[in-house]
Amino acid sequence: MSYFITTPIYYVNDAPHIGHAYTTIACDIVSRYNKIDDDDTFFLTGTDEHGQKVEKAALMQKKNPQDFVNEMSKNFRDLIPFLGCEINDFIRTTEQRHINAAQALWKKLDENNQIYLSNYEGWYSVRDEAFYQESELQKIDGKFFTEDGSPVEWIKEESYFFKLSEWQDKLIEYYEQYQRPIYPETRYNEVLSFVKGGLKDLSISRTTFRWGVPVPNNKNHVMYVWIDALCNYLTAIGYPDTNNSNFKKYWPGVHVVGKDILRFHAVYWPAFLMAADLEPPKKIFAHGWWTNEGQKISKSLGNVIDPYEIINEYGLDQIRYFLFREVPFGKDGNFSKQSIATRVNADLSNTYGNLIQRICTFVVKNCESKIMPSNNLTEEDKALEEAIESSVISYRYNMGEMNLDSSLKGIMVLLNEANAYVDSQAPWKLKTTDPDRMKVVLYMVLNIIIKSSIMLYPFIPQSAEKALSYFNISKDKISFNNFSLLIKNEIKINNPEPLFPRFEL
Ligand code: ME8
Repeated sequence: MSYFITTPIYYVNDAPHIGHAYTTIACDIVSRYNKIDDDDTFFLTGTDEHGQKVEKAALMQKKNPQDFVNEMSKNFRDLIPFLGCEINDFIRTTEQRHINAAQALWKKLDENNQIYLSNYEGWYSVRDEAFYQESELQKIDGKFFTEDGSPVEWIKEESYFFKLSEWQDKLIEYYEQYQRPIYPETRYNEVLSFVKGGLKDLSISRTTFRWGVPVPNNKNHVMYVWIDALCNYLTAIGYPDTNNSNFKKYWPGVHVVGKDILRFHAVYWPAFLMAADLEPPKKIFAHGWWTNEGQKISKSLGNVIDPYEIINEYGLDQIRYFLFREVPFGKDGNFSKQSIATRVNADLSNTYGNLIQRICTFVVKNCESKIMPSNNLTEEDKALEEAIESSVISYRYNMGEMNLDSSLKGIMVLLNEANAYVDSQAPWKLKTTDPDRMKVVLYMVLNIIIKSSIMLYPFIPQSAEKALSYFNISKDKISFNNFSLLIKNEIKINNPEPLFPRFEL
């Protein structure tokens, strides 16, 4: 199977922060999961470099927009390996391949009679790069603001429009046909009621600034930054050449976005695609919003969380784990240092790391560093084996649904069972009373540790790889295909090093 997963492309008006890192890591987790499931996976991220917001940011710094975006895009590009993410492509909307694709999409929409020239008059938020109805705004001290507090300005200019109003029924059909492609369900319901409420034609070009993709055949207009930006998902797989092997293999894709930009992805984007005779997205996942110690993350509040700082302080896998264990994917979350330390200590240091440490050290010391598989299982062992099987099944279901927190919770439940089993079986006592039974017990626990490490791998790749190396399982063997084979033969064990030192609370 092939699988195409994308992050939003991030605006380069400012430096990346923890919110951007969150979405990129989420996609890396799903991409790694699919890769170890032997799916042919393509993971795309990149930067959104046109539009008024970026142009204004360049002007503020007295820089030429192209030089400015080159510099700023690099910050997003450089962050990716630091987050432990393995991408397949990084797209920039100022690249020629993208300008060609965006103009080709425009021409196709035009050919299909989906675009007309008229005048736009209404509210626009540069911060959101979005048009608003007055009914969506609030008035504070005589000025209008969006619900999230973004200022808006009244604009009046000639504009091309996309006939969005004609796509209401087709969009509803798409949502039904693709069996609710929008996750989570609450967001799906919001989108559905928005579409059912009626759609207005969408302004898709601007004339009052120049920093955008030129509209084909009319030099006075640049494309509205959102039609330009959304098209990146097509550019990266070779659009407009829809016969190339990547396009055939990977389209349609799965888009992961924050809830702030769901409407663009779940309403405008499928409408653009269908209007250009292309298939709409396979799935759209909208995750929630992170706050910092209860407050909205914003530059003006001075509480932006720098991914470099937080990862240097707590460790990469610790942060990757925390972000996806702490908050159900789709819900809002609160970032607090206290919660990171508590979560990492409880799950990664105590439940996972400690179990590996004590079992490996014990096997190295008492069993000549190796354990043979055994069929000589008691009823209790068999029940534990069943628990392992069902834990793997529900993990795989949850990963497919992007229930990332539930996937992690399930692994921790299994590891807790393993810890309780070690305590009740007490292999250190069996050493003298029944050494054969001791080996069966250790084998059972190793089975859980190895399988849990593979399930944890997409989330905490460096630590899981290290843990598996204690059992002489190399990275290329991390797969669900040979999952059971890994514990079919003698398991040789190396002396472990502590994986997750505890944080002082
Ligand atoms: O919207 N919590 O770019 P953007 C969680 N260029 N996620 C957050 C977050 C937070 N506090 N802050 C940001 C754009 N994000 C457009 C996208 S796509 C064709 C064009 C994440 O730089 C989240 O994924 O404003 C959100 O949707 C995205 O960054 C917005 O990034």
